[in-house]
Amino acid sequence: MKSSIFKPFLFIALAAVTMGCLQSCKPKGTQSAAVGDASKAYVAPGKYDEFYNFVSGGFSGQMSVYGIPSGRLFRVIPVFSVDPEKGYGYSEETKAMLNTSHGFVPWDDLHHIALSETDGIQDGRWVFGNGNNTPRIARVDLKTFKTAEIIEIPNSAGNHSSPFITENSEYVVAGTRFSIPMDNSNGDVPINTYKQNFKGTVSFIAVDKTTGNMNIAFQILLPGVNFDLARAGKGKSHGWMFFSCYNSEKANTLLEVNASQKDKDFIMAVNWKKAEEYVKAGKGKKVPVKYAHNIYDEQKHMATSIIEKEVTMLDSKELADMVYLMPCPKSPHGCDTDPTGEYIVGSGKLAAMIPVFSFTKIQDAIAAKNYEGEYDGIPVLKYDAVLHGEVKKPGLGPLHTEFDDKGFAYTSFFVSSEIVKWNVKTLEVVDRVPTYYSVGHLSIPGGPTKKPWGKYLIAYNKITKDRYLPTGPELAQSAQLFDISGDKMKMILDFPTIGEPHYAEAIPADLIAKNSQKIYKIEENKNPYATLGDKFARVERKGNEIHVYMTSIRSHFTPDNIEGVKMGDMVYFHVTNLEQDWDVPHGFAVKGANNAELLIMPGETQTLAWKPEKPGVYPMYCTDFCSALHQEMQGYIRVSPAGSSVPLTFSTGKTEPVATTATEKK
Ligand code: K7E
Ligand code: CUA
Repeated sequence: MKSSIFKPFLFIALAAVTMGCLQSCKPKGTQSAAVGDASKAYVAPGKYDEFYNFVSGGFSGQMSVYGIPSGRLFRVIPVFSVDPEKGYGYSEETKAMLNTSHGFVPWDDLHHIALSETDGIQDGRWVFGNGNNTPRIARVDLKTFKTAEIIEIPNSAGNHSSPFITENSEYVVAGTRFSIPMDNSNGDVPINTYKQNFKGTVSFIAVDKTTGNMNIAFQILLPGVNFDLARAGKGKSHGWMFFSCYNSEKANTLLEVNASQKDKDFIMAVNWKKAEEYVKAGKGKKVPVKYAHNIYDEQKHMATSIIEKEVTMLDSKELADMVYLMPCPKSPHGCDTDPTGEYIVGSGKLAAMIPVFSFTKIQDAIAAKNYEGEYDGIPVLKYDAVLHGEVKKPGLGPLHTEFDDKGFAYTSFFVSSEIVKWNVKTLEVVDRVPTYYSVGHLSIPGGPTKKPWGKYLIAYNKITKDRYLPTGPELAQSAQLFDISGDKMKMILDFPTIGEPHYAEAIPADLIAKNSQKIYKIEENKNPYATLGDKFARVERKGNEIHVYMTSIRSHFTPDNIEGVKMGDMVYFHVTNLEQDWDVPHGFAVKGANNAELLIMPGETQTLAWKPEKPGVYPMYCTDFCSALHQEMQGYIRVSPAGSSVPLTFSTGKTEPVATTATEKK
């Protein structure tokens, strides 16, 4: 208590010193220690990487895919942000993916990655990511590397402790960072009534075993603290979920000081099997809410969005034996469970040690009701009763812990810019290595699962400073690859990243590569605007709408000359790529379009809406270099004044357009 006021300032001063150093000097020995042996990361041209690495894009809202150990970037998957490169969020078919209860939201902040699991082992089917700002969870299908589904999370704000997955992908969970007045209450309250009116929730989103489709099975109503991160129990602790919480002070202003008053915040343990029983027994309340649920149909090549109206809420105050709190030193950030499921590691950002909790001891303490008290009606277990032990003096500012296949844990230290390796059982520190600079998350292939694949560790650094050639005020964030196959960690590669990565997960390449889809079968194309052959290509007028049913195949569009569009018309180009070969997308762009291009995969149909601004002739062309005659893949569309008598015509390969009428088809 006596030291509680100056401690935060001490920390800030400490951080300031460290930051000052980052700005003015390199750590000692930078030149020797910071240069790794890149030969271990070398993957020869034409050779494949051992692992796929799915990396969150942070404020880019996307997910990127790298090869490990080479650090080669393969792809950026658009998830929560529009992507003009792929037409994502711009094409008529994909716009609905970004629908929310707030309308179209074309951006988010993606922090965490969760690969699907079976039996606690990565299965390579789906990867999930969180939208932090407008609470959402996305599911990416790893056959197509496309975002297949996005579900919004009601009663939530700042969806940070999300998505974390259970060992058979029963659930992905989402905890709210900000506590808020609940969606169905009067939210128009003074902010300083936080303690009375603000609540937290965690959500359990069920994942369908076959389709992967998500639905919010239940939410748990909780005290108004901040939920930061989470991990599922596994093995013996399967059925439990652990969340880190800070701001147990319930401050609503200047949290850097006011949420750092207490010596301990909490790790929250949720018995979700118990929660399931309560739901089955009808103990949940149906609460009115509004949230969007968006699904991309692979055969229609089209997303639909529906607004859901209700969620099942379990109240932690009323329902016993479901939620417990464990004191955890000073504003825990990471909350990680080891591969055996026995140990739960809390990482107090402001603590000078790492507490490790024991699942067995937690169960014993619960059975013996070994509580030190209650917090908002939730039992608080005694710290000493549930503690396995503390890693002493590991470093400054512990954030996240990842695990290898040999019983070691690796914790990132933001303030002291280092990774510390320690033995999970004995809690002994066995190695430490600097990172450049200010590391956030760590990632070991399979690290959060029952079966870490080990071998490599990737550090995601927040600051790069002098690591790369300067690029003006804005610098890349950086990943650093370490070889962890021996006793000592060895840095072997640096590579810049997209956006600001937080968490990432890596998975053996063969779990995904063998299932990777090459084309969409044209005979399975159920898009209502598909044109399944050149002979069906056509242009139709419906009032002020012009529908262009267009095909693309090397190296022309059908039709490629269109006349009779008038000012005031809305033109929809429905482009079907008729190719059935791998790696032959076609693009489509029209001059002056206010949206983006389309990038259409073989067998796929996508639609671009275009409203011409003045009469004239507008060129359109293929944007993706598809053959030696790609540059010939082009056409024109003529726009006439409103009320003009130019008939609607279309053609390909004719110098005289063929007349058509609105009713003529095929
Ligand atoms: Cu960056 Cu997981 Cu959002 Cu820590 S979190 S670094
Ligand atoms: Cu089609 Cu270039």
